[in-house]
Amino acid sequence: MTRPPHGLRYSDVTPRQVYLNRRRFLAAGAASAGSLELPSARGTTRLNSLVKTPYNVGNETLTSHEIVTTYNNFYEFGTGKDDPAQNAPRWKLDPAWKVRIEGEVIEPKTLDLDQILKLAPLEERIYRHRCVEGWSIVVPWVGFSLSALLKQAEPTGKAKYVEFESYYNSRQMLSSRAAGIQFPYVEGLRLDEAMHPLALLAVGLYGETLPNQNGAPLRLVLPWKYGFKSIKSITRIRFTAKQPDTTWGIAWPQAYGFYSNVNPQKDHPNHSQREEIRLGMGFLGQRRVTLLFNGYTEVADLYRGMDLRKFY
Ligand SMILES: Nc1nc2c(c(=O)[nH]1)N[C@H]1C(S)=C(S)[C@@H](COP(=O)(O)O)O[C@H]1N2
Ligand SMILES: [Mo]
Repeated sequence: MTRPPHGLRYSDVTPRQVYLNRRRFLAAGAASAGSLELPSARGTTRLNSLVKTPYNVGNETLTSHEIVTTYNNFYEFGTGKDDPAQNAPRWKLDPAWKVRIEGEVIEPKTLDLDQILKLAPLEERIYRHRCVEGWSIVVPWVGFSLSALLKQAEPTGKAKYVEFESYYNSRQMLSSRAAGIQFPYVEGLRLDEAMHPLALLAVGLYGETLPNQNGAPLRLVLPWKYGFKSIKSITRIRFTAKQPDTTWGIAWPQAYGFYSNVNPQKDHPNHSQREEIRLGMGFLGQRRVTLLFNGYTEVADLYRGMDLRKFY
């Protein structure tokens, strides 16, 4: 069993029932690394043999499993913070989920989940995670660098950006009109941002596959950017020559720029970005000073010479 760093055991940070379920799976001598064969009562599956990585925030308390999985945004399942946890679990994931890689590539490719899970060892990475609305959390994600997937494609010389598209099915999800944003949800990165080792392709959290509301079966996690860049439930990846449109950028370009790096010097039109509330720390959460790039200064080289208030 992998353990979170700084001496915490999962039983310290995980609701008791989740922990007991996990113990039961282990006792049953269950799932092998990267396999998706052992569903729990919650529909998630334990992921074993996670490798240690240097991508861990040191001494910050993990946000509880409860908060991470019940307070978030996933507009396809409702615009309230508790809507995704209410509505997404009913969503039946296609067991034959595929990701299409296309666009400015020598040859388009389609990979299924098993193929993707075999691309690299699964790591547990503890990241700070920041929503543009002002809250932050600390999450033990499971996955590996997005670059491992992107390397499966051979981009043409024209490829400068990568576009991502979420699954969308109007029968199981909100209409664009009801949600107020365009579906399928789309996001984008510059190619060098997408290839940065910190950019995570996540398939799990807290040692189990992703709950639907957190973006099952696979999603991005970009800890130096605001949360909306971390697109969920990806089905399509397209290499492009031009900067892709993004769902929130289409909805309100003055508020949601293409880069959207966490930046305390660049306010949202409606509110300051200088401070954030860390969820789960006391009754009202804990007020914290927001750091440039959410503290992930290793990405600074990607933006050398750029005016980050202009390219927000
Ligand atoms: N497809 C899709 N991805 C999405 C969203 C969404 O509405 N649809 N919301 C984003 C926003 S605004 C945030 S803050 C995070 C929240 O979920 P998480 O806590 O699981 O990262 O998901 C992001 N990814
Ligand atoms: Mo967000």
